[in-house]
Parts: sequence; C-alpha cells; structure tokens
Amino acid sequence: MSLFNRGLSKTRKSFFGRIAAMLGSSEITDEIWDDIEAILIQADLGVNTTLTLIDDLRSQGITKQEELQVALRGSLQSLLQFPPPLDVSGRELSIILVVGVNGSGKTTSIGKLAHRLMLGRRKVMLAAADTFRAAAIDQLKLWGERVGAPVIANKPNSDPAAVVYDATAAAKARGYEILIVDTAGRLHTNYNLMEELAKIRQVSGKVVPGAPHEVLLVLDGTTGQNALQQAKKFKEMIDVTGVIVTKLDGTPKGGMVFSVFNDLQLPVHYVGLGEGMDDMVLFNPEIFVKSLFDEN
Ligand SMILES: Nc1nc2c(ncn2[C@@H]2O[C@H](COP(=O)(O)OP(=O)(O)O)[C@@H](O)[C@H]2O)c(=O)[nH]1
Ligand SMILES: [Mg+2]
Repeated sequence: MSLFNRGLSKTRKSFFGRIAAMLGSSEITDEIWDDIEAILIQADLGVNTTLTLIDDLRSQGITKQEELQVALRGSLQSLLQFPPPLDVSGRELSIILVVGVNGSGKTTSIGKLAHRLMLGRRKVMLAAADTFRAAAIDQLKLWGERVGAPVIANKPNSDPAAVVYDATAAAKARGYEILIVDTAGRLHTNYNLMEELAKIRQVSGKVVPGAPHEVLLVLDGTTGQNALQQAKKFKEMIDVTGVIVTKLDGTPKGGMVFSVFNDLQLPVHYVGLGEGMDDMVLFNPEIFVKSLFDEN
C-alpha cells in the first residue's frame, strides 16, 4: 500500500468508502442523491464544492447507480485540475515563503520539502523568520541538521525581515539555489502579521528580483473547513501561490482538499501524511481520488 493510500485510510473508510458501498446496480433515486450530498459535506468538501459536484453529476444524465460510481470519480478528479507544480528551477536563487497559522505544520513541512528538494540534488538553505519563540528557531535548526541544510537564524524576537535579508545574502554568497523561509503564524493576537509578511516579501524582492517565487500556505487537514477560513485570511494578506495540506494521515476530513482547489482556487502541491521527513508526497489528482475509494 502506498503512503498516499495508507495515509488516506481514515477519509476513505468514513466517507468515500461509504459512498462506494451504498451504490449498487439499481436506478438512482432522490434519496441516493441526498445521501451522497450529505456524505460529501461530512467529508469536509464544504457546501459550495459539494453542490458544484452534485450539479455536475446530475447534468450528466446518469440513471444507474453503477454509472454514478464512475462519474463521481471523474467529477472529483476534474475539480483538482491545475497548472504546474512548484516552480523553483531556472534561476540562480529561488525563494519560497512558507506561511500559515501556528501548529499547522509549517516547520515540519519545510524540513520535508528541503529533504525532497535535496534528494533531487538541489542546494537548499533555510531561514528562521519565525522569531517570536526560541523554540520555533530551535525546531527549524533541528530539521536543518536532520536533513543536512544550513539554517540562518538570529536571536529570538529579532526582526524577521532582517533574518530574511541575511539569509538571502548568505544563500547568494554560498551558491545556494533555494531558500525556504519559515514565518510566524499568530493570527489572533494584536500584533500585525500582515505587516510582517509584507516586510519579508519586500526585503526578499529587493535582494532577488521577482522574489518570493512561491508563497506556500500550510493548512492543517484535521481542521477541515476551518482551515479554509484561515486560508481566506492569508490570501488577503499575501499572494499565496500554492498549498501544503498536512496531517491527512490523522483525519477523516480529506475532502477539504477539494475545496482548496474549488473555493480557494489554489493548487495543493504537497500532502503531509506523517511526522517523518519522508512523510510528504507530491499531490497527484488521479492517485488522490483513487486512494479515497480503493484500498490498494
Ligand atoms: N501526523 C502528522 N503530524 C504532522 C504533520 N505535519 C506536522 N505534524 C505535526 O504537527 C505539529 C506542529 O507542526 P509544526 O511544524 O511545529 O507547525 P508550525 O507551528 O506551523 O511550524 C508537530 O507535532 C508536527 O510533528 C503530518 O503531515 N502528519
Ligand atoms: Mg514552526
């Protein structure tokens, strides 16, 4: 069983498996439509995305339950179509900002991403621009050691934009190709996260034209539709280019991935399926949908 398939077992068992089990070979009744709608909403697709999907299915004129089974997979998959993955090639230095609320899995995802990119022989450096807590800096340093990537950091409470400036200079001087920046994520206190992110963005753009090249928003998959609300706030603060959904291994709410594409109009690039450095997979619509239905 693949990591994807194993990681999605909770979502598969509680929801999509129930749809598959419910559908037999007879005609589709109104009750069936209602049941499917209810299950999709419970799977955290969100009302909006569920209704889009049901409309799409109904417009296909299917009458048999077994046809619905096939059509549902197709419609789910077509919700996930999006342009190319992460663009971090073809320039001297690419800068990736990683944003999201505390606890969503930013630092862990940065470690995993660095590891992935380094397996592809890219030279990766990390910047500890979540300077609010000493523990946050230490955690990134630990990941740096684990995967073998240098970490540029300053003292706790120092200016995050200055850390980014230093890290950019260091990356350029030492010939690193990709700089991944960890940022703070306190949405609910009265300090100004928007200002902080804007300053980081400005500093990186000043040192490297066009930077940041990617702004990845990390969303905790276990929070389902609540994560979507947070995402809307982040989208207002900064131009997010893509999403990493974490912790899908521990939740039946995997349906939220569909609303990231459909409601937020953002691509999911990676999915976190555990705490280890290898527990993050490149998002693939086909394998994702298949894993929601089939155990193999
Ligand atoms: N099971 C699981 N745990 C994760 C995943 N990603 C992160 N975590 C855990 O979530 C917690 C918070 O992660 P952290 O990276 O510190 O979040 P941050 O505050 O956004 O930097 C840690 O205990 C991580 O080990 C994942 O994909 N699966
Ligand atoms: Mg962190």
